[in-house]
Amino acid sequence: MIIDVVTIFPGMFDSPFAESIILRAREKGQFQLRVHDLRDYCHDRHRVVDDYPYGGGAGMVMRPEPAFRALQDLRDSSFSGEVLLPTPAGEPFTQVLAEKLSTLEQLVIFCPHYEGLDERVSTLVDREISLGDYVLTGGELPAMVMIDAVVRLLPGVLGSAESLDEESFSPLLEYPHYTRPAEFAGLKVPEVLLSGHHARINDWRRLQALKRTFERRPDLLAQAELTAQEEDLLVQWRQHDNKLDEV
Ligand code: JCH
Repeated sequence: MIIDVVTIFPGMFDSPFAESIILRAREKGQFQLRVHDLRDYCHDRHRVVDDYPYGGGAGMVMRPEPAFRALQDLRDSSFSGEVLLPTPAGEPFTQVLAEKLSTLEQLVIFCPHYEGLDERVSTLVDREISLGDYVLTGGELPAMVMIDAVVRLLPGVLGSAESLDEESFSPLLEYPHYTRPAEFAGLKVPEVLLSGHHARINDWRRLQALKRTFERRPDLLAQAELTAQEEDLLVQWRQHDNKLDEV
């Protein structure tokens, strides 16, 4: 996969992709990151990227001309993929969207700044995407989050140790994890995990995941495919004043 980023802060993209799994993926050629400085597409001496908003109001707007040149340049005859625009007004970024994007040959991410981008640039954009309902200062951090989420899904990027097998089938929150020592600061690892009894361990993990999801993200349960036994646990949990420990 080729990922092109257009930004006025190209230096922001240096360190996040120079470590760990993502660095390894770059070195193995599983993806190529190309960062373009939007100011290189300015034709004026002072390389100005912003201007006052028509209609007035606070803040500045990104000028359309450099953005158009950059995106027309990247959308050349060999372009095969999507142009993404991070914005708080976009469709939500989800794991399902990350999976869809990970099947494409190329992604172009345009990072707006200031109050946003001249609306006419959206004619060269395939998707406007929001990373969540909070306001950031620009599109760079959303771009980095999307790149990280997509690249780890590319074939061969995760080793067998970090594999994707377990995560895809369950929309529930993760069960709690423990490693050595078995007792630390007076806190014990749950007995069942030391038992070597894999069926019981799987049941315990599933129950913990259900509990956490009930307590923290009840909205996710609507999409979850639960077994009859799990549905039953859910009903009992509701009858016990939302406390699963008593079930
Ligand atoms: C961005 C801004 C609109 C402030 C400028 C470019 C994306 N999920 C998510 N949160 N924030 C962003 C994002 C992405 C690109 C830009 N800003 C600042 C934009 C505003 O309207 C309320 C306010 C924010």
